[in-house]
This record gives sequence, C-alpha cells and structure tokens, in this order.
Amino acid sequence: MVVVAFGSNVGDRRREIVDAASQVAGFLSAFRLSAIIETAPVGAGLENDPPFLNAVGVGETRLAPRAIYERLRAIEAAAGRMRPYRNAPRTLDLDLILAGEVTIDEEDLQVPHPRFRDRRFVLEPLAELAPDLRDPVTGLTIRELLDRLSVADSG
Ligand code: PH2
Ligand code: MG
Ligand code: MG
Repeated sequence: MVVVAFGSNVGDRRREIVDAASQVAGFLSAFRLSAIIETAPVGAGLENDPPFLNAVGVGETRLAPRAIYERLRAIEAAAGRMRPYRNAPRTLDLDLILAGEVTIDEEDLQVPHPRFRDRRFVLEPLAELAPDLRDPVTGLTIRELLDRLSVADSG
C-alpha cells in the first residue's frame, strides 16, 4: 500500500486537496481519501502561519517510489507551489509517507517519511483508512503509532 499525505494552507485549500486527490487517483488503483481535517501548523516558527487542511490517501501501484515522488512533485508544481523557504505556506504539499515495505534514504527522498510517526495530522487520517498497516521501520501499526503519540502528548 502507498500512503500520500495532502496539505494546504494557502488559497482554496479544500479545492486544492480534492483536485490533487483526483489526480493521484489517476495513478493509484483502489484509491481512498480520508476525511479532510483542519489542523494548526506544527513546527518551530510556524505558530503564526495560516491553519492547514490535511488529508491522507491510500492506494496501490506498481510504480517505483521515485516515480510516485516525481508525479507528486509535478502535481504540486501545477498547483502553483512556490518554495521561497523551508515550510513556507503552500497551496499544496504532497508527501510520500509509505510505499509498502520499501525504505529509501536519499538526499531528496526518504521513505517512510522521516517525521510521519510524530505527526498527528498524518496518523489520525491514516488510522481512519488503514489502522493495521505496519511501519516497516518500527514494526508498529498506525494505530500503535497514534496511541504512542497520544501518550506522549498527555505527558
Ligand atoms: N506540514 C509541514 C509542517 N507543519 N502542520 C500541519 N498542521 N499540517 C501540515 O501539513 C504541515 C504542518 C511541512 O510540510
Ligand atoms: Mg510536508
Ligand atoms: Mg512536502
């Protein structure tokens, strides 16, 4: 199973995500999109940025992870995504979170996404679609990763 995270905090956020999802559904079979949720920006220095809409999509493909990644980048670019600085507000962010059991650690592409285990805005929508999916690195399921995060949150 391939997992893609969707995020937008500039412009017509819902439309950006819905449009992108239909494009991703063009190359992932059995595509499913989670609920689209509003989330506060997570990350140092982002406190005053506009709120995000986030969602997660899952599907299947025989494309290699790098080919998926290139398609995601092309969809972002077509949505007018600018990259003036790291974590800048964006019309559309598409992150490849998981690609089955594959692990990749290259300069421009890491799979699984190195920060997804700490991100409620990814784990919560993903738990709606695939709670029993396993992270190949930790061996934990999405439900277990989310529970672990909840424990950490409550101190
Ligand atoms: N993406 C980030 C950094 N912080 N916070 C939320 N709530 N949603 C995001 O999609 C997000 C973020 C980097 O891509
Ligand atoms: Mg991102
Ligand atoms: Mg990104």
